Amino acid sequence: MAATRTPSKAAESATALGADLGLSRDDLLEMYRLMAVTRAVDERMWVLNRAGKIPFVISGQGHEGAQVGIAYPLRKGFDWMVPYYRSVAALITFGMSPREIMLAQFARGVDPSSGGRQMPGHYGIAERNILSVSSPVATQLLHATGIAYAAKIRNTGQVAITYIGEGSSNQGDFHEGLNFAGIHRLPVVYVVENNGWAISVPMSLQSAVPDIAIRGAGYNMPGVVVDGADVLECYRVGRDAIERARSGEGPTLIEAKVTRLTAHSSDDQQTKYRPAEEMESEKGRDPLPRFRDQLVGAGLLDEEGEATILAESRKVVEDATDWAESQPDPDPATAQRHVYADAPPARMDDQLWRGRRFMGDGGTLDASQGDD
Ligand SMILES: Cc1ncc(C[n+]2csc(CCOP(=O)(O)OP(=O)(O)O)c2C)c(N)n1
Repeated sequence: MAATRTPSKAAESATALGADLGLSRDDLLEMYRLMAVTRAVDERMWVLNRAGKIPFVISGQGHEGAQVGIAYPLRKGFDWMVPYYRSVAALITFGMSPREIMLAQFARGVDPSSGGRQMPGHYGIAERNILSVSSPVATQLLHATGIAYAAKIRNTGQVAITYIGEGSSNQGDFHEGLNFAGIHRLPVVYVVENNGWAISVPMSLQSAVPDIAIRGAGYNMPGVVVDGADVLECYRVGRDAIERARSGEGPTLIEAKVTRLTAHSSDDQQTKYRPAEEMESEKGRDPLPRFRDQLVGAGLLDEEGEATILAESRKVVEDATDWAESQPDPDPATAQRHVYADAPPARMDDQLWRGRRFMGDGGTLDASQGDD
């Protein structure tokens, strides 16, 4: 990509970085670009929220390295992703566009996640094998487990991956899902993004053990702890877990130790419960500068290259914001669509198809095209 520069003195180490993982220079720069775009999208959401343009933000800042690294080896549109509310980096890695993310934030009529029906942050695109985020935390574990069970029965070779916070891993659903997957050796990868807080509750009051990954042993699956700020290690454990699932060896529980660089959400004030020193020191666990330094050290990125990636990311976000904001709201006449039992899934598919056509054409979706 344009942002790459021919390595000079550091050429030797340039060949080394990622080589043991089979990652090319383009792969590494693409991973950094995905992280940079996601961060830019996330930061813009906060600005839009504070400007009164979008009602709610739940942020993934600090989680991007784990999400991009682990999701990168997935087969887009073939495997299944069952995200949670902080999964923007994983979703963008899996092919959801910043425009589509912003449509959900602005709750526009052509939002592929829910047609502007759901609370922002509930991303999903059925036709691309991205299941909707669930509001009740941990239910997604069961959904992913069911999808993996179907993939196994049908022998499709698909892998399901799902994400959850460490606090939510104390819900019964988590244990039910892992137990079932362990018994049936299902092709599923469970990713716990442990940022140390469940809103205002610290890890020490959420779990009797320091590592959620330990729980894998109770369900006969590997439990792997990885530093979520180390993108390449995240790639390694993600790739191994996905390969293991695809080859029929069964599920893996990955715990990525990450940091939450923001408040829980735009409705939360973390200064009320989080020590200032902790918030300051956690900035050192930001995966973006860490990966950038690795790339620079390997001679794959220089100042100009980084500036290009950041400028491109800003452009993508400008485009996504302006475009999504300019789209029409859902037609109020369709407010009850999908609320009552008059709209079976086939109708949803039809609506999504029209939404996709619209996005390709750049025209406007006429809600009256609907037959309800
Ligand atoms: C079943 C259920 N209980 C409570 C909530 C409210 N809630 C939303 S996010 C959250 C905290 C989850 O913390 P954690 O799983 O650690 O994930 P994090 O937000 O830190 O990424 C809670 C309690 C909910 N959405 N669903």
